[in-house]
Amino acid sequence: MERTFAMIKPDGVRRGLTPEILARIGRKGYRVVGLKQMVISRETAEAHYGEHRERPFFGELVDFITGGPVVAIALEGENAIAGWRGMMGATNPANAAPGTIRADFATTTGENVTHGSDSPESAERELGLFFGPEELL
Ligand code: IDP
Repeated sequence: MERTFAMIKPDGVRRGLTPEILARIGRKGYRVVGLKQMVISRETAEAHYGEHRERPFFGELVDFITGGPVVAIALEGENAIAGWRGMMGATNPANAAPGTIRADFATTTGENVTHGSDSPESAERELGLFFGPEELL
């Protein structure tokens, strides 16, 4: 059993995709053990995307992710880390497999609707950044 951090990014929330994405998570069979709609502070955004600090798109990425409400989700299930990333599809929607969230709902690499932790270490770090222990049920 694994836990992972999933997020519906501001473009997904703004476009009303939250119910569709939660439905996909439910149909897949992952348990939602934490869920909240929130606006991310710049400090949290910079910590969350710290590995991209030196990349040319970092400022744009922080502006985007703090620019409107997101839905932060803690998911639990067998192989949830790789499984959720599989449901999201490749970072660039042009390379995402048909039927994945990014293929179905996104056109640009910058605004690609969802986030998912890429390893057990990232999942633990990101869940800790977004949820207090009392918020994970
Ligand atoms: P991931 O979200 O599929 O794990 P990462 O490479 O970790 O992809 O990048 C994190 C996020 O940064 C992406 O989801 C996307 O929103 C943004 N990003 C990545 N590469 C670019 C780029 O070349 N231009 C603009 N934004 C980017």
